[in-house]
Amino acid sequence: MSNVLDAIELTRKEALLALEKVGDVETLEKIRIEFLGAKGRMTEHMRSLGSLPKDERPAAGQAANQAREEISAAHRRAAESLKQASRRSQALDVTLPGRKPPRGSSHILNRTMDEICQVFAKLGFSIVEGPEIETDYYNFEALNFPADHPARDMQDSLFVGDKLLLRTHTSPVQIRTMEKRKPPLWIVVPGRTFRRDDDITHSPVFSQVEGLVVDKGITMADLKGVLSAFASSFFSPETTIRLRPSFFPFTEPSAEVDIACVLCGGKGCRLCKGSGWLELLGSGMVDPALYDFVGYDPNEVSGFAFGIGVDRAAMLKYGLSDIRHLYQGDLRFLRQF
Ligand code: 2NL
Repeated sequence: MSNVLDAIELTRKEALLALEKVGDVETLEKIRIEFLGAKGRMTEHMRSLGSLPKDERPAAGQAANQAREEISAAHRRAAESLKQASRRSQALDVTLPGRKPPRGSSHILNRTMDEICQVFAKLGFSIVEGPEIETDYYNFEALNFPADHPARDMQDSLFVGDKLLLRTHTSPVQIRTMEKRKPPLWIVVPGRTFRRDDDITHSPVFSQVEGLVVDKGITMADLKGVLSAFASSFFSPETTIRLRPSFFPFTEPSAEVDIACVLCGGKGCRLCKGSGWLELLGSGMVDPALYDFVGYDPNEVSGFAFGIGVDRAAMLKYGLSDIRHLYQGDLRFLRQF
């Protein structure tokens, strides 16, 4: 009797010791086969019970069952702790140098738009925004466009159904603001604008910053003073401007504003095609006809307005040679700014 019990006890002790020391899953599996497998030592003990005298069987059977359960439990624990150790070894090594996540940044066109607005904010203008979908009234009619102006044609603007269109400039926001507020008005309106145009120099979606001043006694000198201050602040303190006669339906008189060439400073070079000047924006004195639409009295107030193409301003400021770079989203280009 004691021989069998001793043998079971020896197996139990050896198994538990082996399971306590096991350090890898391969060894763990060998231990399982040796002690718990179909031909393992515990199975042998169970089998040998049959050849014992009848009165010794219960005690030996109980000892064998108990040993088997203990070994099984120890095996499960060893398997679990090996699993956890392997998980821990795959965890983050905090001593490694960190990996930098790629960071996004503001697009050069949006940055330019912000920079333009900031210059005017500094000069006392407030910033106003408005809808991108407009009616013919706010986009053309109230801006003094004649009924047969080509821009009003379906071929030249992007219509949404037969009544609404995507605004072709941000000017409708100025009309809406004049309807709502009384002079003095000093505002800039940044935003996206849309035209039925798509070629090397025209994108169907582009951005503008328009400005509008309506106040008592505003003259062309104010226009020139404000835009000159803008050019100095946006480009460099030495940047000078000149005004050239032009035409817009909503301003009279109208003027193109040029800046002294950013490359040669006015001597004449390839960039300015020898003229010494680069075209920057369009401007003019608000046509008094507009005041009728918004209920301002042209005998009381006068004003000036201007429109800046953000892509043009960005190209001049950052020396870009191809407008398409601004719309292609090529990171090799965009990361340079
Ligand atoms: C250009 C020309 C311009 C305006 C925009 C304007 C708006 C109102 C009244 C009068 Cl509500 N004028 N805007 C005036 C002159 C020129 O833009 O070529 N921009 C890129």
